[in-house]
Amino acid sequence: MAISVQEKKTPSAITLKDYKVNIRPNWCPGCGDFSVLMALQKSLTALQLNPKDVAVVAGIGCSGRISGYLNAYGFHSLHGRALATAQGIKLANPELTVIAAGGDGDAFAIGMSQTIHAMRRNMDITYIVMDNQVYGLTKGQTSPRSSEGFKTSSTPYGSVEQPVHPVQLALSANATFIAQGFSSEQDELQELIRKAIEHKGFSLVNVFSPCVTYNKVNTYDWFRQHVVQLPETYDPHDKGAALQAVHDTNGLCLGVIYEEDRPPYDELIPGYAHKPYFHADLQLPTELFEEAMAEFQ
Ligand SMILES: Cc1ncc(C[n+]2csc(CCOP(=O)(O)OP(=O)(O)O)c2C)c(N)n1
Ligand code: SF4
Repeated sequence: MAISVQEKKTPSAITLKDYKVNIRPNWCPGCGDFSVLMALQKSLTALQLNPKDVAVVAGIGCSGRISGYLNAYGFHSLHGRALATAQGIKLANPELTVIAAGGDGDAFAIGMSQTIHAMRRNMDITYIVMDNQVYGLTKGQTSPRSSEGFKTSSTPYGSVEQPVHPVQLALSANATFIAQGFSSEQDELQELIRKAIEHKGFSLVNVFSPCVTYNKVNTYDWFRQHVVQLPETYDPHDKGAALQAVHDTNGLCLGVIYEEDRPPYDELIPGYAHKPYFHADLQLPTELFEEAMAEFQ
């Protein structure tokens, strides 16, 4: 955990400045992740959350650096293990707002099984995937989100595999909040992240966040030509409509695609303390201790 988080001690309103740090991201100029960072900072500000009550847990990748670029508790975990870490943190301290973040490789390659289980488990955390359809940090290999025919050093003749569709996957894994945004549309993205944080349960925000250095196919212009904003009349509570929207737009629809009210994990597990462990009484009553010790005699 970063120990340098600046706690807002006065009761005055939280401003964007409270989420700023004195570190310049080393992302390439134009990288979509800049906008995701700003949208996240604005969402946390809009929700008036104190930085000391927020933890941002990232995987490994260019996107994973996000946890060090804002003033909140930050944990730069392992490749594909942001969700495991985030869930542990949330269980240990349910009073924290926990945000997990990472790239599409993190989420849908090495971390795929974690992603599916976190979705169906419905723990109350928000997962922001910076989906650039390539491995950025390791210099541009094909990811499970790369399109068929995508040429990189790892697929010099073009990828022959079908890409993963994050929203379709989340719908079938029973995630209770699924949204999709585009880093070029930052106001909308901020709204999506705010709603995702407000949602009680697991929320996925998949963000088309172009890699300007290694993905020359899925560029800002390409997305502008292909994304489809869901109409205002769209009802996100209808799973059938959500599947249809994903099908009709080839997975490129933007907005809150699905939302469901289902009790989160912590409300369902018996015996859960429902408070931070450091506030819980962890002392074992003497008779239970003696009973346990008797087993070893
Ligand atoms: C266990 C493990 N395997 C492989 C790597 C090497 N590695 C680091 S980042 C990465 C992929 C990054 O792609 P993505 O998750 O999409 O994030 P991006 O850099 O595009 O934001 C890989 C394969 C690693 N750090 N750890
Ligand atoms: S390599 Fe791509 S993903 Fe990484 S910082 Fe540069 S533009 Fe962003």
